[in-house]
Amino acid sequence: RAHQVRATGRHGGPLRLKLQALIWDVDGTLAETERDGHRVAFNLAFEEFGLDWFWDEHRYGELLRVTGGRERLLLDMRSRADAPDEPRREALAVALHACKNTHYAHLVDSGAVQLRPGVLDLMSDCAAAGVRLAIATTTSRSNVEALLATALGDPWRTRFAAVLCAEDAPLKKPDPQVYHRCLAALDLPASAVLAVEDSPAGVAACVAADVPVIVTRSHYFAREAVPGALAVGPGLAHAEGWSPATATPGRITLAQCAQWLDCAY
Ligand code: XBP
Ligand code: MG
Repeated sequence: RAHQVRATGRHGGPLRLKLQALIWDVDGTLAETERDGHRVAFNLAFEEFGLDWFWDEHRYGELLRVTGGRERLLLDMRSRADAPDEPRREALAVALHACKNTHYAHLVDSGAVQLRPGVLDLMSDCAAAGVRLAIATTTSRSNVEALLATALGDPWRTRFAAVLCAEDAPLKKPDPQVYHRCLAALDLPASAVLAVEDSPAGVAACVAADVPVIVTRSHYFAREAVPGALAVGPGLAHAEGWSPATATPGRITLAQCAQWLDCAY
């Protein structure tokens, strides 16, 4: 099954790629969803529930040490005197989370969250080269649908060979479950894919699943150590600031990704 695909190399000749699928993380990687989307939507949900709670950027950064919006609410409630006890606490977290996701969809729909620069170009490289696209995220399916329907238009789903969300892999990153299930859906070995992530938890999930990964730094994970990443840089739109350095100037291309992958094997 491990047939090789071809793309055009930087000198115009054929470039042999081991790479057969690019797997995208969503939050922080496709867009700055945490700062501009989820955090704002959580605060709107608190307001709607008549709660005097507010997560500023700093507090939200602290809470991001756990993955999953419901889990984040439960972590915050541990330090709140006005949070209800169990079992009402869990029920409140579930209700707030659903309300937050509705606000998130409206925010995305209103244009509050855009794809990060360079994302669409790299997706287009993949389409042109026959490299499949996939999503592996711990966010809820409704959030992925809201973001991608707005950013890519309908039918966005046909562009992806596999879309794995929180509902498909309940053990959230850094657990590797979502990557294991994504590889199974793609029917590919880990050595034939490359993931794009932004967070330490996402990279840890990749490493545990043997999935090679590059990191595009996001607002909330600008400096954290990401051991095991093949390459780390400030974003896909520019070659400057990437480590290891890119072979060519300009944006991060599929050819560049393939080269980082080649160096790793
Ligand atoms: C990031 C997460 C998610 C989002 C919020 O996922 O941890 O919990 O913060 O989404 P990733 P939900 O970077 O893997 O996309 O509220 O739906 O959990
Ligand atoms: Mg992320």
